[in-house]
Amino acid sequence: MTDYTMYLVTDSTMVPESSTFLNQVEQALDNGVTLLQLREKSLTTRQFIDRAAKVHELTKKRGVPLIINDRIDVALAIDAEGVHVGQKDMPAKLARQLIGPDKILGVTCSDAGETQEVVDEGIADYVGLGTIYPTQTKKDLKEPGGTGPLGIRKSLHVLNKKIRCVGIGGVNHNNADKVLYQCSIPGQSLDGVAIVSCIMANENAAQATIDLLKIIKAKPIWANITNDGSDDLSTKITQLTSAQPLVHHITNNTVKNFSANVTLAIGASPIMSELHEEYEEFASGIPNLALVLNVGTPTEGLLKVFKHAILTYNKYGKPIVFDPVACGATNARLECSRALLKTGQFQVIKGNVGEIMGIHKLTSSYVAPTENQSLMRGVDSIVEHTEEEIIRVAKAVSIDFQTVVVVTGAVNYVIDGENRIAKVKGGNPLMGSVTGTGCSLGSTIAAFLGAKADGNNGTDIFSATVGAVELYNKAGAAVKAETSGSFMISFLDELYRFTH
Ligand code: 3NM
Repeated sequence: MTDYTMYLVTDSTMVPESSTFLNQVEQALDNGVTLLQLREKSLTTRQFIDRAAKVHELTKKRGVPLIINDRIDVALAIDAEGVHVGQKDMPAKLARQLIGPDKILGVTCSDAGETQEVVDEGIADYVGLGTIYPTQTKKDLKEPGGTGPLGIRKSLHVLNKKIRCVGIGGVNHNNADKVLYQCSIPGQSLDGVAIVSCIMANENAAQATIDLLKIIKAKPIWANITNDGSDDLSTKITQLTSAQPLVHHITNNTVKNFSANVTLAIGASPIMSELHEEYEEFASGIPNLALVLNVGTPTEGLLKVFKHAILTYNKYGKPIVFDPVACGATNARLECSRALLKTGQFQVIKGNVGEIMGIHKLTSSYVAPTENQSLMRGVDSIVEHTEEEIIRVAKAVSIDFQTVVVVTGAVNYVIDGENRIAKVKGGNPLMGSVTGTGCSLGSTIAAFLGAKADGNNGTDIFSATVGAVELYNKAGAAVKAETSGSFMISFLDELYRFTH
């Protein structure tokens, strides 16, 4: 059975001066590449055959199959193990007729429609799904900015088990683990990654291959989640107050002051920083740390800051709580959330029903309603969403983005994929009259996550999140005030009392 784990696609134009093309290939083959594709775009036929024969000698010795890109004649001439065709190359059906039933046939698919066609034809052995992230290696791509893992997941939905798949485009040492983790839906994930520049252009192709294989085999640092589930709220509060976590907020202007006060009231420390240069220092140096990323007052500049923060916090396995404020209100806001979800992994997504419904539109399994259904929804939407619908949507978001989802409202739902649901009642109707009460729940969740972020020894994100939502709603319910101004003060007091 073909092993697609680490699929090297060659490019002779990027070999460093200190090496040669064949040396790069040999180093990669000797250090763990499981499949090799010879991709030459400017050689003459004679040169291509000559190179393919030489590379085939190297691959045969190591038992690694050799796939020839596009040129069926070259593949047949040297009796390579397979052929790979793109969407503009020879149609897969013709390629199969020419190479016969036994050789490996791969097809590039840039979206779910193209993947569906390959599935319907039923003659390819594997698909190369891309482009995931921007790449300098291939020009003329259908989606040069990359589809992100979300686009790949859409293709995974239409794939069947008979066809294997690899992800390609901008995959490297910084993201290969994330690609494999995020390009996955229940029952279907990538069989491997296809890479070009991170090995072919590397001064030390051997080490680059060894390192990449290690990263591919490892789970991402933030995927180390356990299911402790057993500790009660008072234990979690003790953990919180003894850890005194730092909650880094990149949040909206309206709620900064209140969020900082809520964070202080529960015994954690707030820091409000939009200076991305210091994020590396935070994430690498502070053990009990979490980030609240709230897009309430987005700007183009802030989007860049968000992306820096996501990449840095992901790198060190520090938890991120994402609050997609009003993402259902405009397309621009939804696109903002899409861009952030494409950048990295969030441990918790928190929103009201409208916001989680908005994020649901970004999931790979989302099917837009037909016009008729929309008309009916128009009538429905003045009615509250049913609990069943809220849970269904939140589950879909949780599964697709592999994150804990919190849906706030009169009843709060905390959902962890198919596994766990907690319903938390309480709170106070006056919360709706004080700005920041929703956003500061994000701060509280981040504080609970940050309290356990030290050493990454398996934070139970669901359990910590439930603790935060419980504390927040208990404090809200305990407030005696009848008007919004005094509610705000009393709420801080109650949060303080429950945690001190
Ligand atoms: N095909 P790198 S992207 C050969 O999306 C190829 O179909 C792509 O190179 C596709 O690993 C790509 O250097 C190049 O980003 C990938």
